[in-house]
Amino acid sequence: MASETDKPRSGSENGEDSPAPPPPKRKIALVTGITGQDGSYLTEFLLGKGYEVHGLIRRSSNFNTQRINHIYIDPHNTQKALMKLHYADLADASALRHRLDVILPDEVYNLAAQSHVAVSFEIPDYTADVVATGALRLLEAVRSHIAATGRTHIRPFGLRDFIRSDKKLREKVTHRLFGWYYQAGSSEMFGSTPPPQSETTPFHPRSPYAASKCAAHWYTVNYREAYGIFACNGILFNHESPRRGENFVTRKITRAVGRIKIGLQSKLFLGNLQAARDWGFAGDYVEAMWLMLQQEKPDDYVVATEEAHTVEEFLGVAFGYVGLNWQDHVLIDKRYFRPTEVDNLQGDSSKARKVLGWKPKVGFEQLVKMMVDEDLELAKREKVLVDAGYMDAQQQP
Ligand code: NDP
Ligand code: GDR
Repeated sequence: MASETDKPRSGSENGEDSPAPPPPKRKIALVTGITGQDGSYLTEFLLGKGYEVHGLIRRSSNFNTQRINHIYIDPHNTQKALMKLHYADLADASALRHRLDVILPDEVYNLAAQSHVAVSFEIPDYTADVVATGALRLLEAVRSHIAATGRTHIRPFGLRDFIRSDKKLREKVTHRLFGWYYQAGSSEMFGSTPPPQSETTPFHPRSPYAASKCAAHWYTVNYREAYGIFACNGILFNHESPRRGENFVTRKITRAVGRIKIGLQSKLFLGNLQAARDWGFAGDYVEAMWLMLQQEKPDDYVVATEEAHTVEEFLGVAFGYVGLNWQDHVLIDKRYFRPTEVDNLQGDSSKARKVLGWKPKVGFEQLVKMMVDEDLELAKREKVLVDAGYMDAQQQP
């Protein structure tokens, strides 16, 4: 699905001598992690705002674009295809720089990550490479792209003058430079620091993933202060949806509820049920990402519902919704406990509410029910395949 050849967005593409009338100017967004949960919601949101969205995907032996297939339009349909996919990996600095030079985005959203906390204990080196150094590679690509192309919005005031200028002037012009960059930060950075957690709460990361996100956070702050890049950290608390990866606890539970209700499974193995999380709806949270980049000044924001629930409470609502008792089905398996746990996350998002005018629309129970509804439908479709002999019921997610 990614383009095989790239053309710069300027210049004649129709091969005719007479210049075609310029197309209406759309803002261009570049999204890493577009195939993930948030990437898919953000792309829908930006397309709704009239953006052209370019997503970076990594090569895999199978297509992994299930979450965005419904908005994909063949690129040969140039009028309608406003989402474009390109191969690139956060491990590949030259590919990132190349994509910036060709796509010339107005806004960059860095959502790509090895995003599973428990898995980061298994593959810490890789996690750091993608989550921490990957963010640094992208920031550096943005910085060097600006330096090479002079793509600042202040002319003739260039980057070199900007770097030389005094601090006061720098602060004044920062928000007008190109380089709108969003970094997907995480409440995991707070780790063991007790709630409520806000922008001023100290970080105490409890996993290689969280430590890597802290590094990415500070790289982003540093590139903002050193080079005037309009770079924002969104410190987002857990957000879920029917598109959530199936090995995160919420989706693991709602998938099991659907399958147990339909008779495809009877047990669900989980780890620590007492951990509390501030769970919101991913569709609401991508709006906050966009809002951060529309402000006069770059800054960092906590995004949260401000309500915490334990895994056990999630189980109660999810199983109860379909008339089941979770205690009849859940078994504890030690393998799902983490070497160091994050016990209690509950955000204070008053800054985002005040400055961005953002607030969540979907509440906890509505979120759980939305996920169970979708996973019941999915289980029904699976059952058809199982009954027809095309699928093994034991083939659990
Ligand atoms: P997902 O795990 O659903 O998506 C991660 C995305 O990153 C996928 O598109 C994945 O591609 C891509 N990716 C992974 N490794 C690389 C790589 N080496 N190069 C390029 N792309 C890569 O995460 P979410 O959508 O849930 O989260 C989005 C971001 O927000 C992540 O950075 C996450 O850490 C952060 N975050 C998430 C929160 C949440 O509750 N969801 C809360 C706070 C922060 P592929 O499809 O090929 O695997
Ligand atoms: P989290 O999400 O670690 O908060 O990271 P996850 O759903 O994996 O865990 C939440 C809590 O549930 C407990 N838990 C289990 N977790 C999983 N995955 N599987 C289980 O079987 C299980 N049993 C209990 C965990 O111990 C934990 O306390 C998510 C990711 O999206 C990160 O990328 C993001 O940065 C943070 O949210 C905010």
